[in-house]
Amino acid sequence: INHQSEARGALIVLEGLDRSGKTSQSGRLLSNLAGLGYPVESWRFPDRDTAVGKMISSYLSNKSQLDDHTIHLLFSANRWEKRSLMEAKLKSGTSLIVDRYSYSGVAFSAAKGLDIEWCKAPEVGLLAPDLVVYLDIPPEKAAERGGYGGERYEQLEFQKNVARHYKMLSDASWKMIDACLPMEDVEKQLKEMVLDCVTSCQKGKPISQLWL
Ligand code: FDM
Repeated sequence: INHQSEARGALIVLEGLDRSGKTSQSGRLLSNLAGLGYPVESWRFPDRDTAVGKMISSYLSNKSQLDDHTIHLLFSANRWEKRSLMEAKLKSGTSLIVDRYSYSGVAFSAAKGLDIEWCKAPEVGLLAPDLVVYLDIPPEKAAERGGYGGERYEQLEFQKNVARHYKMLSDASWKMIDACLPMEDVEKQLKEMVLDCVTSCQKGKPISQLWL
């Protein structure tokens, strides 16, 4: 029997403040894994291409206003609309590198003052990541990198508050990388962590659900 063909993919989530390097590192990780012959795709949330994603995008660029609870539920709905495809990909053996997930959902909304348990509730039943890597950077350092694009949330005081909430959410499945290190070092650490995770998923680690 060729067990390889039955091996499932891994769900890998990258989290971190704006300008922590998530998007660049997702790209590098994608090429690294693909280069080693692993089936892999890179995803991101919000997925701005869906109908819900377009509402989110308009909100983020300040073109529309929404009540804090409403936008929270839209971000969650945006993950739910991708859940079955996500599961199918993992089961078919494709690993997914996901730039932001439910942790962004909770950290950003709770930073506005919404109750953390209320924020978690709509995430229950989404697929749980096999690995969450937090790219750790002090908010001041992230702000110095510049290039806050002027979207809602891209402000230092708010980012500090988000950072506090991320720390409250971190659990045993999280790994931290110092995002102030040179890009190549972050890339190398990330690749090693992810390869371990991909291997344990291939060996039959079951897919689980949020929120434990
Ligand atoms: N964001 C992202 C949320 O507030 N909730 C969520 O569930 C997600 C996935 O949207 F400021 C915020 C985080 C960020 C903004 O993200 C857009 P990108 O990564 O800059 O596109």
